[in-house]
Amino acid sequence: MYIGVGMTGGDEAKIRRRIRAADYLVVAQLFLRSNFLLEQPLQFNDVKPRLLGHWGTCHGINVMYANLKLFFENRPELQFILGPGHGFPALQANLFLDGELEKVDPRLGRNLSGIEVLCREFSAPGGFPSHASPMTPGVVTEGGELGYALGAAFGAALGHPEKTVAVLIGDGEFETGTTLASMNLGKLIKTAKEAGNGRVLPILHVNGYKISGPTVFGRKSEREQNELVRGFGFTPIVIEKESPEKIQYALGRAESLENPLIIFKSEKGETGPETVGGQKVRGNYLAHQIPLPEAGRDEEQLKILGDWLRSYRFEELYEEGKGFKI
Ligand SMILES: Cc1ncc(C[n+]2csc(CCOP(=O)(O)OP(=O)(O)O)c2C)c(N)n1
Repeated sequence: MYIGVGMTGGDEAKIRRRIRAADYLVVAQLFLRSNFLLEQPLQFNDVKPRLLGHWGTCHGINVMYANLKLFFENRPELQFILGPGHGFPALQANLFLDGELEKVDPRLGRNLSGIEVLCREFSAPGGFPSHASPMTPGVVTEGGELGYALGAAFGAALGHPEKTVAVLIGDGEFETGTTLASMNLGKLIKTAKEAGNGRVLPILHVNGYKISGPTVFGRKSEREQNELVRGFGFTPIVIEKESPEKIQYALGRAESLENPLIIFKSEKGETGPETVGGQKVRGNYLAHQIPLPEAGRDEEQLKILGDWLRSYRFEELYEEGKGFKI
């Protein structure tokens, strides 16, 4: 039995830096068309004229991506499946930082000119779509349609005892018929080496909101949530706080269970603006897409955007000419 990993202070700092870098690149993709390293004070002209994309889910994706990456370091069996394809800026930021985009498009090197292409072309005509798409290395389906991730994860594990398939599912996605039907696979498929199959690790990202309101799962009591998951044949592991230590522990505990399911509770839009124009944005459905729709015209929103970008202290993580320090 394997529970927990001996995490060093260095590992924790590494995860936190990686998350900060990915978060910064998400916000830059969503908003910026110039001044990508904030070398000058942010101006209206630096903001894209048409803001289109999804912020709310991105920080949670970055947290899980960084933690899975460290936990499975030097273990090639991990396959990661992302359900909410609208969290594409986060997936794209991580593939950029991993050097995966550079392999298919040399313009996307891990330097300032790569950052410029990454941001300018996100959600732009002729550039990258706003959602994961087959243009993205490793992506085989259009990511805008929710529901297939869990079924695909079990399919990927079938007949591949060497694999562990971690699949991140949104709590809104969890309301789709396809995802709920796929939950039955917890009873139908033995995910174990002895059965000739790989392991599946569903991670339910419960940030409590979907497009314009709360999610059903998010409004259930913890007991109801756990009982529902158990009824489908999974053992729930709840992560309430996003500290790397707790997440690494949960990933370790998952390895010791036959059919684990991590319930990852996060605040929607965490690390983003708390309130905008007097309205609660962080931890609310208003964080789902663009939380500062007037950033290119409104002084208050532009200031919030500048403060938000600077909060990641990207200058500590990237230096032109020297590269990333993450
Ligand atoms: C099959 C399908 N139905 C509806 C939508 C529209 N849609 C886009 S994002 C979203 C909410 C997703 O919520 P969740 O899965 O919880 O993701 P998160 O809150 O992390 O963004 C919905 C319903 C969709 N993309 N696919």
